[in-house]
Order: sequence, then C-alpha cells, then structure tokens
Amino acid sequence: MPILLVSQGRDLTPWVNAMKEVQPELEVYVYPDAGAKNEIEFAISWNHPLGVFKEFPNLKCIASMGAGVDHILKDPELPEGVVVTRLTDEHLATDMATFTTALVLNYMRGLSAYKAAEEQALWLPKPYLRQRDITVGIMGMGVLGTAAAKQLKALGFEVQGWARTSKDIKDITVYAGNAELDKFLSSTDVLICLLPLTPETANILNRTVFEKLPKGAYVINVARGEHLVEEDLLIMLEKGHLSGASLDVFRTEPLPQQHPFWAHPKIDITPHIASVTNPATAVIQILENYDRLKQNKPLQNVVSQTKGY
Ligand code: NDP
Ligand code: OXD
Repeated sequence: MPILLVSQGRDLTPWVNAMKEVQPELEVYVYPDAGAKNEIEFAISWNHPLGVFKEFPNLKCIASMGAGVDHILKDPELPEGVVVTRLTDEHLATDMATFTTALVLNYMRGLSAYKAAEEQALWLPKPYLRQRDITVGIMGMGVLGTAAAKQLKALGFEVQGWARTSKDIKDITVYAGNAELDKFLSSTDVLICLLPLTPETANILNRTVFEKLPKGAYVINVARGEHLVEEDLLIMLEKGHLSGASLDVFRTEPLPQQHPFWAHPKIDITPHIASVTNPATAVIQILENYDRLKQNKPLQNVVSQTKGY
C-alpha cells in the first residue's frame, strides 16, 4: 500500500528519508506525483492544496505532520469518512514546554528591553519580577499545555489552566468552559494560548478577553495566528492595559515585511519555531498507524472532526 506525502512549502525529503529508514520497502509518493490514485489509502499532510484529497477515491487516513489539524479540517472538500490523525510526540511537548518557559522568563527578567537598550549602547538597569509575582494562565490544557504548565510549576510559578473539560492535575487549578473563563482571566498575569484552532477558539485572543486580564498582563501566542485579533492586541498595548506580547504564530506566515508587529517595541516575534516536528520521531508513530490501517486495527491519535481537535 503506497503512502502519499502532500505539503505546500515544506521540504519533504527528510520525511521520505525518515520513512525509508524505518521501512525501506515502502512505496512513497510526493504529491503531485501519486502513482495510481486509486491505490492511495494513506496520506501524510501539512498545509495541502485545498480539495486535493478528493482525487483519491480510496483514501482512508490523513495523518497530520504536526500536532495541529486545522490545516486539514479547514478543507471544505475533505472526503467523507476519512480519518484524520495528529502527532502527540513527546519531543513536541518537551520543546513547547521549554519554549514557553523561555518566553515567561524573558518577560519576568525584561530581557527584550535590554536587547533593545544594547543596540543603542544604553545602560538601563530596571526592577524585575520574580516567580512569586506571576500567575501563568494557560489556555488549552492538552498535551502541550499540560507539559508547559508542569514545567512552569516546577520552576516556582503559580500556574493555572483553562480547557473545555475539567482536569485533575497536582497543584494546578484548571478552569473549565466558558462559565469559568472570566475567573481564569482575572487572575492571570501571563496568558499563554495553546488551544487548537477551531470555530470556537478562532479570534479568542480579543479585546474582551484582554480587558478581563489584570492591567499589565503579558500575552504569549504559540498556537495559531487566527486565535489573535491583531488590531485588538495593538489597541490594548497602546492603552497600556497589556504590557507586551510574544508571538510565534501569525495569520499569514511568513509574517509580511510591512506588518506593524515587526517594528512594535512591545511585541517579540519568533518564526513558528516553538516546537517543530522532527520527522525521524514523527514517522515512527505515523507508520505505526499505517501498519494498523493495513491490519484493520483501530488507529491512534485520531481527532474528533466534530470538536475540531
Ligand atoms: P490537544 O488537543 O492535546 O489539547 C487541546 C486543549 O485545548 C485541550 O485541553 C482542550 O480541552 C482545549 N480546548 C479545545 N477547545 C476548547 C474550547 N473551545 N474551550 C476551552 N478549551 C478548549 O492539543 P495540543 O496540546 O497537542 O496542541 C495545541 C495546539 O498547539 C495545536 O493545535 C497547534 O495549533 C499548536 N501548536 C503550535 C506549535 C508551534 O510551534 N507554535 C507546535 C505544535 C502545536 P479538553 O482537554 O477539555 O478537550
Ligand atoms: C503543529 C505546528 O501543529 O507545528 O505541530 O504548529
């Protein structure tokens, strides 16, 4: 059974090599090369050309090359009945925890301001915050949010989370659903977004939500650009209600040169590198599912197309 790799803008050579490393006999196609289209039952995808999957009448599974599946589920022509899976790689969780911790520490010690001062040879010592001054609130307490929460907690921060459903995590309060959102926001100094992008979570980082954070709160978005209402962030920074933001994801990636975020003194930008899929480890779980499909066994890491994650 051949495997089809589909992606716009991603070099797929490391994926082909990693798969051949694990199963040298695999027949792998990189779209638009696809061999006999009716033989394709399993595809691996990142940011595919919309509508492409309807070319494959026997497609059964689309595996995301990442943790997120919004890039797959947004396709209005996704063939009915196709199962979509995602990655829950331990490396992704560790990398996300490390990255978000780095951003919180950067905020706490004001390191970005020193970088800016250095560029003008200015010696500008400033008072700084400590762990006990900061409650970190994480929106999205799934695989990545929980890993980040535990690491920040271990470093001495007060940490709380928000999810759709309640959770029992030692020393971390997790608020659940819209009914508990305001309570979560009102006690969050650093807000980290680690939600999947779904119709319910799109534009969730908006003025109404920001206004419910304490004055001076800091926002970190490492989930998807579509979570953030960009104009609202700029307004709340301008008003001084938010003290700053670190953004790793954007509505348009790469972030266009002329975008106002680039030159904003209170916004730190990184190029969607919070937690990058490593093909060598990712293919192991993807090929496990490929083998399961061949043996008619239930697949792992299947997403709910109703919930959207
Ligand atoms: P999970 O599916 O494991 O977790 C999602 C979490 O969000 C769950 O806790 C879920 O609640 C919660 N959630 C979903 N919808 C809502 C809602 N409407 N209201 C409240 N909570 C909600 O996802 P991951 O942790 O694996 O990944 C999260 C996202 O991170 C990915 O979808 C992707 O967009 C992004 N990402 C970014 C990367 C980067 O480099 N910047 C790298 C990898 C991922 P519940 O637990 O109750 O179901
Ligand atoms: C992912 C990502 O979803 O890299 O894995 O954003």
